[in-house]
Formats: sequence, structure tokens, C-alpha cells
Amino acid sequence: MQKLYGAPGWGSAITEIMFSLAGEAYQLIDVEGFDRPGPARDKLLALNPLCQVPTLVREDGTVLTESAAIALVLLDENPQLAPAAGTPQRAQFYRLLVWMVANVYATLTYGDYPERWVSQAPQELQASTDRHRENLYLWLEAQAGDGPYWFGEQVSLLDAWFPVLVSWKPRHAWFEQHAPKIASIAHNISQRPELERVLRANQLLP
Ligand SMILES: N[C@@H](CCC(=O)N[C@@H](CS)C(=O)NCC(=O)O)C(=O)O
Repeated sequence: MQKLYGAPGWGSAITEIMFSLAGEAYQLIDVEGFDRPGPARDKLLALNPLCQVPTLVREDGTVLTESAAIALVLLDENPQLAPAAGTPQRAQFYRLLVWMVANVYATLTYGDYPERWVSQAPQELQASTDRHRENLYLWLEAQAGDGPYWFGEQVSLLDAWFPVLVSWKPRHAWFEQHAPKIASIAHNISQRPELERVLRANQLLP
């Protein structure tokens, strides 16, 4: 069975939600603490030189990293989890899938570990990337429709992002106040019974 390296509540939770929407089986290898020196880090580093989650080892033994790449491979086998190919919505699906990782994840890469990147005033880097992330979410909110999911009635792999994203900084209360459509999509997708187990395991349910 494919093995997903991850930690509760981290970015691997997004991939777990995607797998659960697709009904695809996986074994979770918990590498909690992988961002500090230790056995979990060594285990993950052996597979992914960036030492990030999600990291997937597929059934054929190949390693697949990058949330968007994993989503696209999953989509090949589960085409119902995105708007139909050739439609404007499909183009937006691709755009936002890449936008999430290219923009939102970048703020976390630098802002969550500022001392890796600057020797002085790391808190300034953290504050500026936090601010940038809030602005990104305000833009995303302006693109959102009326739900219940990102693409209206259609559940897509993009929706997997929202329950996890609202649990990260700037956190739920900020989204409720400044990005209520995103908060609502996160809430709606979290109600789906096929996600209950994975949301609970990742401490994403109240
Ligand atoms: N581009 C990667 C980014 C993954 C990523 O940044 N994951 C975070 C967890 S939420 C991580 O592993 N951070 C630890 C680090 O960067 O050292 C993706 O899209 O999967």
C-alpha cells in the first residue's frame, strides 16, 4: 500500500483529505517532530531532500512529493474530483492548486522558520510573511463563490485545502471575520462523513 509520510495537522493532512475524498487507501507514517533533528527527520530526509510533508511513497516504490503533483496524479484516477477538462472552471482549478503551493506555502517556508534565512531580526521576516499570507487570503476570498464548496455544488480536490488552511495562522477567528466564504467552505467540506476520521486524526474537528 502507498505510504504517506506526515504529521497530524501538518500539510500532509491536506493530502489525507484528498485521499479520503477519493476513497483511496494509504498507510500514514507519522513523522511528527521531523522539523527538528532526530530519527523522524532522518527517516524523512532519506526520501525527500527538502524534508517536508507530504511525502508519498507509491506502491511501485517511487517517491512523490509536492501536494499539487500528488493531487494531479490522484485526479488522473478520480476525474470526478475536479471540474470537467476543457472548461473555464478546470483552468481555475489548475490555477488555484498551483497558486496555493506557490504562494501560501512559500510564506510558511520562510515565515515558520525565519532563523534559517536571516541572521538578524527573524521576527521581522515572520511578521512580513504573516502579513503577506493574510493579503493572499483576502485575494482568495474575493475569488470565492457562494459555495457550498469552491466550485459550487461540485466537490473537488481543491476543497481539501480549506479545513487545514483555516486551522493555520491567521487561524479560524481571522477567517470568520475577514474571509467568511473561505471559512464557510472549510466548514461545509468538513461536514462530509467520508472525512470524519481523517479530520479527527488531524485535530481538525472542534
Ligand atoms: N511545496 C511543498 C511544500 C510542503 C511544505 O512546506 N510542508 C510543510 C508542512 S505544512 C513542511 O514540511 N515544512 C517543514 C519545512 O519546510 O522544513 C508542497 O506543496 O507539498
